[in-house]
Amino acid sequence: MSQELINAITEMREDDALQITTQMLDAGADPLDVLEACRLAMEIIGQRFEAGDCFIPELILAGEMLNQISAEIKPRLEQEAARQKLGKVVIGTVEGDIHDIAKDIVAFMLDINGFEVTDLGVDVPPAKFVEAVQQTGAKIVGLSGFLTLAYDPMKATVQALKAAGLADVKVMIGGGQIDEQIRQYAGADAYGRDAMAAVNLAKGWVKE
Ligand code: B12
Repeated sequence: MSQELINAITEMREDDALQITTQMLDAGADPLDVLEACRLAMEIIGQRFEAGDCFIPELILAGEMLNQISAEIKPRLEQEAARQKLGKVVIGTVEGDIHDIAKDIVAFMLDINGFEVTDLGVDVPPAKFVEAVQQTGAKIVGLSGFLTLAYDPMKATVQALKAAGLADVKVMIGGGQIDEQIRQYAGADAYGRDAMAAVNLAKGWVKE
């Protein structure tokens, strides 16, 4: 069934992908397995894009399919999620970058794992992160970015938080090109490879 979902997404059969998702969930499939199938499908689509075998409209359609599947999964996972919120997180894709599929998955996983998430969307300037942290009182910020051009805005956001007297706020970063080296460059507290890493980092920080 997971393979059928992967095929439907990679073959851009939008209605089938949604129908298979519903069938899987109704049959008792673990919602996290459905998300893993989506991740594998996106990996395949990403490889095809890089090889020049598929193009930007397909990527956008894949993003839309993922959003719809997430909307289907969310209420089912929320039933299992902790009722009490663990803490607040402000998240967004940094200035100049509009990739949001991965950021949405991270926000979604934080949400269903008990965090109150303020999602600022894409192309978010440093000042907007500062403002959101001041307004919500969040102690954790997540910065997402997929472009090489995202490194400097990440660094600028970390600096802006410090300049606003918010040095105690923990900053995690992630996204396609991001790694430990970029974390050091940006001055962030942690790098997370995937959405579960984001959840584990946030859980670790609220325990401190
Ligand atoms: C989909 C996609 C797009 C879509 C985005 C749709 C959307 N709504 O997001 C569209 C078509 C819009 C797009 C546009 C562009 N793209 Co693009 N895109 C991709 C692609 C194929 C996949 C990215 C993706 O969503 N992957 C799926 C996610 C789910 O995968 P994931 O990384 O495993 O996700 C996990 C981690 O990233 C992590 N994570 C993510 N964020 C965070 C945050 C925190 C805090 C933590 C802890 C973890 C974390 O958790 C996620 C979930 O587990 C990549 C290639 C690739 N293989 O990465 C290129 C890619 C990123 N794009 C690229 C480029 C160049 C562009 C454009 C400039 C193209 C153009 N010429 O216009 C524009 C950029 C416009 C802009 N200003 O941002 C390049 C970047 C190259 C570079 N070095 O900068 C790439 C690498 C393709 C390539 N090889 O050339 N793109």
